[in-house]
Amino acid sequence: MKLLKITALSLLLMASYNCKEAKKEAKEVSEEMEETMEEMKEEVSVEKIAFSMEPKSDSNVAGEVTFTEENGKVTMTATFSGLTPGEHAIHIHEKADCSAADGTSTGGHWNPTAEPHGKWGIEAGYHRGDIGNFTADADGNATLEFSTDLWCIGCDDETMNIVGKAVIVHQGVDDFTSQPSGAAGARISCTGIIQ
Ligand SMILES: [Cu+2]
Ligand SMILES: [Zn+2]
Repeated sequence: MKLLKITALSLLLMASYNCKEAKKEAKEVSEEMEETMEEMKEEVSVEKIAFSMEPKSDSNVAGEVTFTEENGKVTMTATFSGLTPGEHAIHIHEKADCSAADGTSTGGHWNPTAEPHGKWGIEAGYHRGDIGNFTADADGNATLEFSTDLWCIGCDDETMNIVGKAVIVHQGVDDFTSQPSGAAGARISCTGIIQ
């Protein structure tokens, strides 16, 4: 009978020891999971900045422009109103300064790689700000989406970083050949890209 009691006690002790071990293991597993979740959050971190465009050169052209960086790619989405129907040029210019009434305070096209003005993607070269043309409907509204892995939002590479630059919409059409800016006419809407 005594032997039986001892066995029962030792079984109880063993059980409680195992239970402690199991708890410890469970804690370690949950800590590991937390670390993994943190790493995943960093990997899928999405940078997003949004701006309102202001009319320039006595136009009524307003709009919203959003830049989102995800998986090494920046996507610009924009909506505009108050345009004349038809095609208009849109570029990134070199300075986030829309103070001048005609938008000239933004300087020339953003061109950190010292290439000629041109159509985005062509072999002869193009400015990193040469987004191109978009079309406004009969009511003067337009939407546009543009994606590239040649831009970043606030990274250390100045050939990629769009922060500190400006978005400019033009009255005219970019002909993709005239230097240095495609002969796109007046600057009718502007925003600085400020983080
Ligand atoms: Cu321009
Ligand atoms: Zn250009």
